[in-house]
This record gives sequence, C-alpha cells and structure tokens, in this order.
Amino acid sequence: PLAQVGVIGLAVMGSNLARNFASHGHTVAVYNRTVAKTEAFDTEFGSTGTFIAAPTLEEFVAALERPRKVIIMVQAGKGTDAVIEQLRPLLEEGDIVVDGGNAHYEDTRRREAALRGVGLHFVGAGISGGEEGALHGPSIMPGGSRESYAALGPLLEDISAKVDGEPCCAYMGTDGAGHFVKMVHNGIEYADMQFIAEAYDLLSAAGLTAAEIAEVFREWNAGDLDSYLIEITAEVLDQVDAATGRPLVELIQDAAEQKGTGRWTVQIALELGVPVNTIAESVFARSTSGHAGLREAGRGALTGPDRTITVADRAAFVDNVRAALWSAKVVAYAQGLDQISTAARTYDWDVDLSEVARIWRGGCIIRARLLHRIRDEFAGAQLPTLLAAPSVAAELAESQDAWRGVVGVATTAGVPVPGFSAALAYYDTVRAERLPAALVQGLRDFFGAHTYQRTDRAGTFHTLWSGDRSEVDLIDA
Ligand code: NBP
Repeated sequence: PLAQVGVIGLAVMGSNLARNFASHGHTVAVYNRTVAKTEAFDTEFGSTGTFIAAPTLEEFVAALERPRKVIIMVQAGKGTDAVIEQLRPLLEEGDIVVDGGNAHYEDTRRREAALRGVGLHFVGAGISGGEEGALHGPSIMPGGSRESYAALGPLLEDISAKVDGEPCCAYMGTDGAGHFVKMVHNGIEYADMQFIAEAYDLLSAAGLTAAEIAEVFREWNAGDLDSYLIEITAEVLDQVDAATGRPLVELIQDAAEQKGTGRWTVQIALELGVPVNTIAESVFARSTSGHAGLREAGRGALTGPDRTITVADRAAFVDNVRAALWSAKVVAYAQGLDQISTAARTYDWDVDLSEVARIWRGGCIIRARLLHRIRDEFAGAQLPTLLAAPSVAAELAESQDAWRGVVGVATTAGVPVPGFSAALAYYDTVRAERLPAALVQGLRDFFGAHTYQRTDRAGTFHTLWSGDRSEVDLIDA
C-alpha cells in the first residue's frame, strides 16, 4: 500500500512528526539525506506504526499516494532549498510540498511562487510545540493555496493538538501567511518570557525565595494567567541543584540566547511600521544580558538604588505583580495580532485573527487561557486592536493602578522592567488625546522643511523658520 504522507528529515522534529502521523493510523514514508538515520529510525520505531523507510528520494516519492503530500523537516534555509531542488523533478502536477521548518516568510513566498510556476503546491506550515508537540500534537499554522489545504488540512488537523475537541490547526492564508503567523507567535513568546522574568525579578527583590516564587506562579496558574509558560516557570524555579542544594535558577548564567525568530518579528515590524515595543524590548533585554563587556563597564561605573523592594503587605505586592504581568501580556498579544493584520493587508492574506487565537490555545509554547478570550473577542468582530475589546479594556482599567504601581516601585528600586514599562507606555500612548509628536513635526519642519499638517485647517504647511517666520500652505502655493 502507498503512504498517505511522507516526511523528509529525520532529526528530532521530523522523526516525531512521522511517529505522530503513524500513531494516528497513517502510513508514512520517511527519508533522510544520511541513510544511516533512516535505518536507525526504522530499527527504533519501525514496529510502532506503518512506515516505508526509503533509502533514496526516488523510492520515497514512488511510495506516496497522489496527490503526494511531502513534509520537509530539515534545517531551515539552505537545507530546505536543497531538498526542494532535488524533489522538484520527481514530483507531478498537483503534488503538495510542505515546509514545516522555521522558515522566514519571505523565503516561503519565494518558494511558493517558484513551485506554483511548475504546477506544484507549496505550503509553508509553522509548527509550534517543540519536540513534544511534534510527537503528541503541535499547533500547526499552514499557509498556501486553499486548494492544497482541502487535501492536506485533514491530515494536519488529525495530528495537531486538540482543545475542546477542536484541532489546533487552521488555514492561515496564501503563501507566507503560515510562517508569518508562526514568527509572530515566537515574538509573543519572547515577550511572555520577558514579563515572567521581570515578575520573578521583582518578587526576588521583595525578598521571596525561588521556592516561594514557584508557589506564587503555581497559584497564578490556577487563575487568569493559566498558561504553559507560567506552569513551567514554577517547575524551573523549584529545581534544586543536586551538587550545591541551591535553586538551579541562581546558578544558571544570566545571559539569554536567541535563535532569531524574535529578531525577525521586530525587523519586519519596523518595515511594516507596526509598533511592537514589548517584543522589541524583550529581544533587546536578551541581547543586553549577553553583552558581557557592556555590563562589566556598567557595573563598574554606574550607581543607583540597590534593588531592594520593601513591602509592607507581601500578598498585596504579589497580586500587583500579577496584575502587571497580565496587563503587559495582553498588550503583547494585541501588538502581535496587530502585526499579523497589518501583514495580511500588505500581502493580501485572508487571516482570521479569531482562528489564529483558536489554534494557539493548545500544542504551542504560548498556549494560555487568555487565548480563549481573544478567540471569542475576535469572533465576528472587526476590532482595530485587542485592547479595544470591551471586556479587555474594562479589565485593563481595573488592573492599571497595580501595573503603574509596580513599574513605579521597580523604577525607584532600580529593578529594570523594560517589558512592563514598554507595555504601559504603549497603553498610555494609544489612549492619549494628543501626543508630543506635534513638537517632533515642528522640529522636522525647522531643520529639514519636512512640512506639517494643522489641526484647524486642511493643507500642507511650512514655516519660514530662517526667514520672517510666516507660514506658507504648500498646497495653495
Ligand atoms: P535540524 O534543524 O537540526 O536539521 C537536521 C536535519 O536537516 C537532518 O535531517 C539533516 O539531514 C537535514 N539536512 C540538513 Br542539516 N541539510 C540538508 C540538506 N542540504 N539536504 C537534505 N537534508 C538536510 O532538525 P530539527 O531540529 O528536527 O528541526 C527541523 C526544522 O524544524 C527546522 O527548520 C527547525 O527550525 C524547525 N523547528 C524545530 C523545533 C525544535 O524544537 N527543534 C521546533 C519547531 C520548529 P542529515 O541527517 O543528512 O544531516
């Protein structure tokens, strides 16, 4: 019998996806460039499902039923291009090539256009959830032609995570839409983690031990903040180093690394002109943490408060930090979704934000209770921003005193909270009646004759700053 689906690339992600398909009763063809890995896969997992272990790409392609569905899970970039090049002459019109790796959406757009030109469907599918997700049910964000989703969608939905019986997989839009949504997912993940780290830092500064903070996170996980990242924060904080008996977190080097999807999110946000300051601050916080020389110089040269937060009522402080964390998180999700809808307008993708929130509820790293609410808020409503959803605005109104208080206390104590304060600055900026951007425009007109618009009448104006300082309307002139 032929295979319903094939997986190319048998490193951890590809192996686990192939096993996931097999455990759902599908026959899976597998292929890896290094044949020894295919053989090792067959030896280890061959008996756990129906696999066709193909030593060559030709045999792999011949093992697939038509239209062929090929999922590429190799190293993003050159690896993906190399596999596509080798596959292309072996496939036939209507076959579907899926890239499940962490591709840049511009690469996906390029590959989709090239394969469409030769009658093949190319699907860029964002897959989140790491190794465990790939094996037991990831969140899957496929982009490509609608026609290909009709054939491929049921297979992907089958192996995806399920929440309330619904698959965490949905059609995201044409060409790069799926990989774009996955990229923003990762950007939001950066912000989520930065906020969690700031909450930990503040509670530490207030005198709580790692074990006590773990307990706080466990309590938070029973409420509004319920999410995978909050849940695993408690576990990481609880981990005790066997050799020293100290909390492991206190022994881990404080330099955060990154693989690049957060940086992409910010780079593209700059190009699209979408303010995602919480995500940007999270990327910068990681890079600042890794600047050993800068930090050494700063420690040597700069003075300030000693990071001690004295709290009279510990429970009240803990609850204020919770409110700050929740509020900042809502802002980060609002910014990420804003970036997706801006990209959708730019690239003509038909992205449904309610569906995005729905498929992020399970399987992926940012799965959270909040996403149920975001799904509901966007269902059937054209919101210009998540923050404008009545229930969200009302809750932010309630939590903001605590949020402002926490940012104030942190600032006074010298505890950096770039994420919490960026979120608050965004909140206050977008709700402002009037912004000092007016003065910026005046300055730009002064030194560069860049012109300005007026609030009281139409036109494009310039003041003759170096002349008699009269104003001219350039449209009239
Ligand atoms: P890796 O990213 O480590 O890639 C290893 C695989 O790529 C091996 O199968 C290797 O074959 C193959 N490969 C390479 Br490298 N160059 C190739 C080429 N020129 N032609 C054919 N095959 C080539 O694997 P991974 O960690 O399983 O990740 C796969 C994809 O999934 C990546 O895009 C990754 O970003 C993405 N992803 C990973 C995670 C995660 O948690 N790891 C999560 C979500 C997404 P070989 O055996 O012959 O060297």
